[in-house]
Amino acid sequence: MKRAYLSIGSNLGNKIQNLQNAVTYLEKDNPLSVTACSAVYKTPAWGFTGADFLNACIAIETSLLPQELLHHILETEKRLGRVRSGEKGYQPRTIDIDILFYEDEIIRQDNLVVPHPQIPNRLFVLRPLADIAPGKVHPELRKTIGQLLEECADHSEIHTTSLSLHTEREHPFASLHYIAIEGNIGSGKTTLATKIAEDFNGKLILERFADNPFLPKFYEDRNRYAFPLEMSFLADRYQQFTDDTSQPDLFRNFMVSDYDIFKSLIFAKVTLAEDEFRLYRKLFDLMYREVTKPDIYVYLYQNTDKLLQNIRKRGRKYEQNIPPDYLEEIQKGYLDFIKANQYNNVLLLDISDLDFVQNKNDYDFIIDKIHDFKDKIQKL
Ligand code: PH2
Ligand code: MG
Ligand code: MG
Repeated sequence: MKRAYLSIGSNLGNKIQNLQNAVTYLEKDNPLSVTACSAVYKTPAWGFTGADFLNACIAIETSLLPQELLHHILETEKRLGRVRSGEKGYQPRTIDIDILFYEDEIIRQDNLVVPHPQIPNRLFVLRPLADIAPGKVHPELRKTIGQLLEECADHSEIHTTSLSLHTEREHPFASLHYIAIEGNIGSGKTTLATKIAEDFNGKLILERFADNPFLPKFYEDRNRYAFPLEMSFLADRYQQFTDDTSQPDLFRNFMVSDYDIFKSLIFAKVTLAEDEFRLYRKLFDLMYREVTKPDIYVYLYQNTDKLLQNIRKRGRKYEQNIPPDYLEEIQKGYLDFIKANQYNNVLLLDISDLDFVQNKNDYDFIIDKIHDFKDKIQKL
């Protein structure tokens, strides 16, 4: 693996999106990972008259050789809408990606000169580069980036912005809108959804079910309380969902919930008598049409023994007498729903032998599975 530093800049179109796409596409399906990103700077066009740029520098690790890296960069620029006009001089561009350093190699070829000859003259390179590699020594000038920055004769007015770039490793779900985590009672939905939201800066949507006054009563007398219980779950979930998903949260990249509204129908089918279910279904269909559907629906499958064990462990009083048969009926309801699903967005994970709370490897395994699944469905 070789380490290289790249400068990225955009002064056309959605500039920050262009920079983020550059980071994302450089990594995608390539033997290359972005290991550090500088802050994002607003800089005046240097060397020509044009709109301000956003500039940043990134560190990469790659097994690509310099010419291969250059080829990959040119492809990435093209993919991001870069057109080279052939006119003399600098032109506005959606994206420009330059190789600053490739290890300490000195390369002088017709199409590639490394270190980039303009490094010492450009504040829009030195400032961001000093964020991620202040002590890096320029192999020809024998000075650190910090020194070059101090001595730089370019005094353009450049500004740090509050924008930031994310690497795939930090943010595997960047391109998703919404993930729903589902599973039977006691399968660990809430724990997993909460961890994912924390670790990947997602907006967390938790079912407010503990507040449902019919739930303890239902476990006492199923026939009497099933209908009001299911109706109040549906009304709550619908209201909460529309509230939580109507306002996009600018500071969070995606949403993750510990339920999907469809569970209402799955439970109702198990708990309601046939005629009641028909009435329920009419209302459900009306509401379901309106709600946000997940991009990925993760179903956490656990065997019944594990579920009972978890239910005992978390110790909610009214849950302690749930019979295994009921859990199996619910499980079957979910599996029937999954089989009938026509969106191909369900990831069924058997986690009976995993412990993602205590065991980091198990957690990472699940995250990788979701991540791979995301790549798979986004390619379809
Ligand atoms: N790139 C150039 C020429 N001028 N000016 C700014 N501010 N930022 C750049 O990335 C830039 C430039 C040639 O690639
Ligand atoms: Mg350039
Ligand atoms: Mg270039």
